Amino acid sequence: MRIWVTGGAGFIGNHLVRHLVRNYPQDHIIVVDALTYAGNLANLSDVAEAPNYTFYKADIADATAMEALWQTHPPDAILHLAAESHVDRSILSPRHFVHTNVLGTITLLELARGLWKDRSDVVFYQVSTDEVYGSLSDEGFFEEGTPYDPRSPYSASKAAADHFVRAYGHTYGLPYLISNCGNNYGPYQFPEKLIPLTILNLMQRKPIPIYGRGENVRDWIYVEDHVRAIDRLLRAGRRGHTYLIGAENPRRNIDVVSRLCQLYDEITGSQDSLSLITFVTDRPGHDYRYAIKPSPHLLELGWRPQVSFDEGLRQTIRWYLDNPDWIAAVQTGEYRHYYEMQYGSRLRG
Ligand code: NAD
Ligand code: TDX
Repeated sequence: MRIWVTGGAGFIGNHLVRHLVRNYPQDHIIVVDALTYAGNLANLSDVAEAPNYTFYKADIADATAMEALWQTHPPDAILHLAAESHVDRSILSPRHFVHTNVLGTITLLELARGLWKDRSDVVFYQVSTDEVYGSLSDEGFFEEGTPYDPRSPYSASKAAADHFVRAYGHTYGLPYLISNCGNNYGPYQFPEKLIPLTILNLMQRKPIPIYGRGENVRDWIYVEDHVRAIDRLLRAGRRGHTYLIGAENPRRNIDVVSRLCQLYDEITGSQDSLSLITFVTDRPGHDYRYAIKPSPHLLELGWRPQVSFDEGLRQTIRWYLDNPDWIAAVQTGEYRHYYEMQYGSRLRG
């Protein structure tokens, strides 16, 4: 099978690509990635020489480039991960999110509609998020059939893309799959997201910003567990179905950050990391709580999360401690500029 992985140089993408390249030598994995600030070829350096791996740098919203790639490497499956993925950036600059998440997705769907005509042995797999379901109160879960209620520019753009994928399935018969997953964490995550940002600030002994009172809840999953679920669904998931992926691990932000501080002190011998926690002005429109009931069919297919939260956090902390060069390469001028815009006045109070 020839598989395109869009966004393969990003956080989840690089884990997925490594998993596919190593476990399926008979498949050819073609990464399509624009290498934005979040995409990094260094993330894929250990598969760069693999015979079943090809990298192609392009914007998925560029129809000409996508068509040219289709001519040389026509796919049997598209695992679509390329996206602008950070909620805070979507609040600063929503238009970029429409470009990649909506127009980029439609560009790929249009090609698939024309070039996969009458093929039922192919699949367009849309990797999406639990944020499309909105915000829960203290009770309840997102489950299959929960209506979409996106509330940030990021989640609105992902919801729009999901709806287009389903519309192409319904209208043109495109074989598709969608999965909506909770908050991923693990090695290679860009340090704008809560867990890597906390770890870097611990390493650099900088204040750790927590929005509001830290009472918002996110449902966390180790990235490799998400990758195994995507692989399982690609091979055995029902076409035309929308799956929820989650490790049943909802936690308050303050508890996540406090645990990271404790584990960091245990691993490094540092002291008093908890004192770095700093409550700052809340994110506008901050969704209160996410919690996922994983799809029954995914569990019937034998998928279970394998990495406990403590173990995943330990592995993640160790990875950042062991990779100072990776950290230096991503903490560029662009990153410092973003950090100042996002946190400068909040942390100065
Ligand atoms: P990421 O920001 O780390 O990586 C995104 C990748 O997409 C980067 O490599 C970037 O270069 C590439 N990209 C961006 N715009 C592009 C364009 N126009 N053309 C081609 N490539 C482009 O994101 P991630 O955290 O790895 O998320 C991957 C996918 O999974 C996204 O679709 C996201 O919505 C979804 N998702 C993420 C999470 C999470 O917790 N990170 C949870 C659920 C779903
Ligand atoms: O500095 C911070 N302080 C803070 O309190 C940051 C960056 C975040 N937070 C809070 C906001 C959220 O409640 O931590 C929680 C997690 O924030 P993020 O890591 O930014 O993730 P979130 O907004 O929940 O979205 C993530 O999960 C779903 C990913 O970024 C999305 O791509 C994914 O779809």
